[in-house]
Amino acid sequence: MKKLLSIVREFLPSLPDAQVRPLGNGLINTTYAVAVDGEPKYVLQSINTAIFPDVDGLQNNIQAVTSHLRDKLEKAGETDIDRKVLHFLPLGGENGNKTYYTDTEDGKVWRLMRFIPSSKTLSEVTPETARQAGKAFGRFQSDLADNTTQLVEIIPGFHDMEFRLRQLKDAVKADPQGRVEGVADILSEIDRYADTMTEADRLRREGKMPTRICHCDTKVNNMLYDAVTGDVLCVIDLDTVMPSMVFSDYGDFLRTAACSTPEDEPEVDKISFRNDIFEAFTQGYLSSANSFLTKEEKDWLPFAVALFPYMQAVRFLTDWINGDTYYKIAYPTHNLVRTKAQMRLFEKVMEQMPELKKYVASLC
Ligand code: GN1
Ligand code: MG
Repeated sequence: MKKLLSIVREFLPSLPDAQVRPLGNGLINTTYAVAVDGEPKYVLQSINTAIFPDVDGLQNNIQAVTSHLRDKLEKAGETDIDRKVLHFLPLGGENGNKTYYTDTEDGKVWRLMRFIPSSKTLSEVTPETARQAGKAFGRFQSDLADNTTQLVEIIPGFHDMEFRLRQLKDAVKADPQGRVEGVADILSEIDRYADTMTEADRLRREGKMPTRICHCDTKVNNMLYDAVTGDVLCVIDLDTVMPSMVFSDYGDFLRTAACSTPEDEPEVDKISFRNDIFEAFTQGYLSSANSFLTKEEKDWLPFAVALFPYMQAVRFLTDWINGDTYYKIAYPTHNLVRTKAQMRLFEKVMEQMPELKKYVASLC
């Protein structure tokens, strides 16, 4: 890890010795914890530039969001700001203004942020932690509602279902690995719901559904909790913060948090949708978002609970057919296993849709 330490020193030229170790399990970037005297102090990350080629745009988005959130916290008299919003270090010491480093030897791009001490991510949530997460994501959206800095749509069409289905169609047509024949059943199941699942995209195109700044990757391990009290601290992984339909953040959190298993569960019969988590998260989310959402946006929340497993299945399946070029995989059939798990969750959600609608309506 000597090389990694020299990259850290591009940001912190006078850093003494430090230990660099792998951290987390993101599917896109590669992340390390940097410890000084055994204490984690920084997080070093190599940015996947195949997915985020516009690194300037990416870091500018993040800078705009973090400074906006920081201002809000300051104005609210928050005393623990450094644990409540991410802070990226400038290159070459405090006077620099660029927050990433390009290694001229291999072209890799790196960034460094402060480690948030005494924090943890949850692999499993309880109704109480889900309620808190809902409140925090609702607040994240409402805090950013008055941001005036223009953000770039860092991955165009990111949560656009019509676009994701077109990508799947292109993959099926090309079939570079000869994998299409083996997934005919899943493809026809996806096709069966394509019209229903693209309804919100049509509304957006007709101007009937607003776009707002969203996090766009609210899976459960992108929220930090206090290691001692268990309270929500901070929303992390801001790469995909961009304008989107507001239900993105609501639906995508429930995709991981209200699923009884990890998103890549191989035994699909173990997969169920947790109503207790759904109800608690919805209560929390609406407690901070109810006042700024339109009636239309609230009406579409239950739809998003089904949309996100469906969209994720389409994305994993596209990657499986393309030969695993997008997501990191841990074993050869990983993307196929993930696809099947997401489809099963989608079916479970669809079975409960009338109850989900009733519940959301009862809180609005
Ligand atoms: C990716 O950043 P990470 O690994 O948490 C992906 C998300 C998916 C998620 C599925 C930029 O998230 O959209 O929902 O995997 N991020 C990108 O686990 O594609
Ligand atoms: Mg991410």
